[in-house]
Parts: sequence; structure tokens; C-alpha cells
Amino acid sequence: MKIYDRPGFPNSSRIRIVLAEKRLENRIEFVSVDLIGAEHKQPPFLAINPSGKIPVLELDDGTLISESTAITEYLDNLDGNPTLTGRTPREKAMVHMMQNRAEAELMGAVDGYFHYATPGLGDAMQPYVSPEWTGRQEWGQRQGAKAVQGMKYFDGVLKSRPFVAGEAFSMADITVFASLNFAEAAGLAMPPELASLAAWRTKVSELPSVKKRSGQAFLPEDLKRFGL
Ligand SMILES: N[C@@H](CCC(=O)N[C@@H](CS)C(=O)NCC(=O)O)C(=O)O
Repeated sequence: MKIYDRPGFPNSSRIRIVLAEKRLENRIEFVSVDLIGAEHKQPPFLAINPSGKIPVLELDDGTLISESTAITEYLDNLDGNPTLTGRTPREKAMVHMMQNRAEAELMGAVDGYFHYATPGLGDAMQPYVSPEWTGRQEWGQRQGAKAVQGMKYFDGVLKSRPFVAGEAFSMADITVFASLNFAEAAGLAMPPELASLAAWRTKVSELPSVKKRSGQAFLPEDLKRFGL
């Protein structure tokens, strides 16, 4: 199997954690896609994913699977023991409900903040993601405020259960964790009073699959291009 991604980017890191959790890293060949250079918006990559987004999983028979949730479902079910996406109907429902909330309230909102309230991926990407319009900054800032509300929501959730979707670590935890790292990298701070979310984040960061951080840090060349 092949994965088209770029180390350090939030949805790439989601899948890297899944691969470590399912011990599948050795079965994957990684193909690096240059997001800052807008490689993912050019025809060769659009033939792989018409949405122009990473990550994409390519199976050995050539099947192309994009969308991190779909990729996670596939990888999690390969061993017949879907620990990350739910084993029972109730678990599955809870994981997908919380996963969707993590995407809508956190990951998507941080993405909006990053692309519209900050220089985002830089000059090469401007024609693709950030058309100029007068409300652009304001919309980006509103997305940032939405993301902070999302953090408050998940802080509340984590006051009454150990993980985002219940008793076990799941895909929803991975999405919230990757979103918080993305927020931090984009300069969006987590309010210090969110003690339950902070404690959960520390606990998740210490899980072996997360701690490994293989491919979860930006490439030095990308950090330089971000001016970091
Ligand atoms: N819904 C997609 C979102 C993927 C996504 O937004 N990927 C980011 C990288 S983390 C990307 O490709 N961004 C480049 C762009 O939006 O142009 C998923 O769940 O995989």
C-alpha cells in the first residue's frame, strides 16, 4: 500500500498515528506531496484525489481512498478488530458522532483560521485557497473563535469520560489531538482554564502510537518555508 501525504500536516499525522496504533507502518510506502509548492493542486495529483487534498491511500490493486475517516476505517478493519472506529453498533455510532464533531467544530475551524486569518500555506497556494475579499480576515478570525468554542466543548466532554467517544481511545481522539496541534502551530492558543482537555492531551501524547511521532513533525525544509 502507498500513502500520499506530507509529514507534520494535521490529517497526515492522523493517519500516521493510526498506522502506528495498528502496527501497519512497515506495509506502507510513503509518497511525499509538496503542499507549500501547491503540487496537490496540479493535474497529476488531482487524478489521484480530485479534491486536491492529502492524505490518500492507494491499495495494491490501485484503488484510491481519500478522506482520513475512510482511510482510518479501512486500516482499522484490516485485522478484523476495529479498535479505533468501534466494534459494536453503539461504539461505532459514538465514534462517528464525536469524529464528526471534531471535524466540524475543531479541525475545520482551525483550517479556516489558518487559511484566512494567517498567510496559510504561502504564496504558491494563494490562487487556490485564499481569494481576496474584504471579509477574509474577519471570517478567519471567526473560525478561530469557533475553534476555541470547540476546545471548550471537548473540555466539557472530557470531564465525564476518559476519551472523546467513551471509555477507549478512538479515531475521534486522534482527530481532536491533531486539531489541537494544528491550532498551536497556527498560533491559536488553548485557553489555560481547559484543565480536562489539557490533562487528556498529555495522556494521549504519551500513548506509544502517538509518542512515536514518526512523520508527525514538519520537514525542516517546510519549517523554513513557513518562516519558522
Ligand atoms: N477531509 C479531508 C481533509 C484533508 C485536508 O484538508 N488535508 C490538508 C492537509 S492536512 C490539505 O490537503 N490541505 C491542502 C489544501 O487544503 O489545499 C480528510 O479528512 O482527509
